[in-house]
Amino acid sequence: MIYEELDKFQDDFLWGSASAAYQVEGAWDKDGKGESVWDVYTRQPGTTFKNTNGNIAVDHYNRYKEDVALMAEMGLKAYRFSIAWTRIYPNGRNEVNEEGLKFYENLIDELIANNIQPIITLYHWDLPQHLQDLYGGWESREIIHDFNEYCVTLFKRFGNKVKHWVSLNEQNIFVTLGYVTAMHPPAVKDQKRMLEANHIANLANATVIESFKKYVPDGMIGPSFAFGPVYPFSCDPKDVLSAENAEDLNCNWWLDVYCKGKYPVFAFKYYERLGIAPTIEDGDLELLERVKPDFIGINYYQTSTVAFNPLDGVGQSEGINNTGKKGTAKESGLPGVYKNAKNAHLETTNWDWAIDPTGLRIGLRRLTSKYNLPILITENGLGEFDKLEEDDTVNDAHRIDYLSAHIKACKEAITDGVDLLGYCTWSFTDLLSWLNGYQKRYGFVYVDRDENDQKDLRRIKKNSFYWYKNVIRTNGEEL
Ligand code: BGP
Repeated sequence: MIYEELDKFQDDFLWGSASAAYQVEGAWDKDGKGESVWDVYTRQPGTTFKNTNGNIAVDHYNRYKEDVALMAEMGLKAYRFSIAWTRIYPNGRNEVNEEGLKFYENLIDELIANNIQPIITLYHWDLPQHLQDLYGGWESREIIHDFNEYCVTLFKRFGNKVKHWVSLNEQNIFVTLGYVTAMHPPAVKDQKRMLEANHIANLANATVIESFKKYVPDGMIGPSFAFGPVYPFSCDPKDVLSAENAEDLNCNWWLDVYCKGKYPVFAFKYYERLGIAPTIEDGDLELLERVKPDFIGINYYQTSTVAFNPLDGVGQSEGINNTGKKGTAKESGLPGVYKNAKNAHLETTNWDWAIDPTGLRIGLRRLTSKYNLPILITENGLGEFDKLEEDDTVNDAHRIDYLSAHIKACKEAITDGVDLLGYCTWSFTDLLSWLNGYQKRYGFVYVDRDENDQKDLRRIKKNSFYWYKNVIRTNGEEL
């Protein structure tokens, strides 16, 4: 539909911004914190861009007051951050570390004092290393209990102050990169193990959502899914079928479980024929069907376009673009299922991510048609090179254009009938990108550091800072 006039954002729309503990905090061993799998993984040379790690990151642990003051100056309504499990339970279980709880309590209080609603992510990939060593982390059902204990500790402590919670961040990414492409810890390449770990993560997700309803009955919780809606490369039915395959394996495989408690039929049959379908025990499906999230969180960066791929066609790519050299991402596919294709209608970033605001509207509509739940955009943003000028300005017009077009797409989706609770940009300050170092910047606030030198970690407002401030002030009327 093309509208002459668009609906307005609701008055309590959550204009937010997001981060994750490992990517901003630093202080990796301070105040009793235990080691996470990322602390350990990044010590192995060659795992990340220029061997960057989050030991210091952007030092948010020590500078959170300064960062919150900048959020307040901007007028931010919500800040999504993750809690590091290893600050609360250094070993992942048993002993609670009060100092860790205190850090997050201080952060939450500081946000609330500045009229910013905290949105807590319970798990943003920094699994306690001890649990990885003890029982293989997500590959053991023991994690369901330990994750639930950790979450309940947080629900009890912060449930009266924090009303929006995210359970797992991008389960689809952490299991795929952890167990298929071997780019994240534990760096395994085994599809069967991925599907087993993923099923256990589904059960853990449902378990904590069920606990949440008991401890925080007036709150809302949902997972954050890395959502890349799929397009067929052409109207050739073979391409269209390939797109259906990809949508089923890459999106519905998670979303149907979260929202309907069921695995999609074709994808499950496909894995069964390969002999790698996940082991389903008595009671699993009952749990998944019984528990529903209050909203769907989505992290939206791009769509994917796919084409027909014969049985002897393209396989999984070995090369991602983590350097920012445009055009270096390698072709990738699943033989007999689909292969990724370049969409000639879309520009890409320097990291080869397609820029597609209309894809966001399409995605929001697909989710609403299929699941009819409220949606919270928990991440959207542009990772690019930014230049700090001599007069301490950063002209990031490219980011303003990107965000403006995506917010307009949200407005169109709302006009279509999508129930959108809020929009969090990725990210507030610049931060560490897991595999891409510090040069791929996302923030409204520039942080003066790079891969080679932590410099003074000074905060400098980019032009987009002032632009988003005005978006919030006008409740999305001036983009
Ligand atoms: C999402 C993650 C974030 C963040 C973002 C940008 O997948 O939830 O943690 O990193 O992507 O990705 P990247 O840093 O790879 O550019």
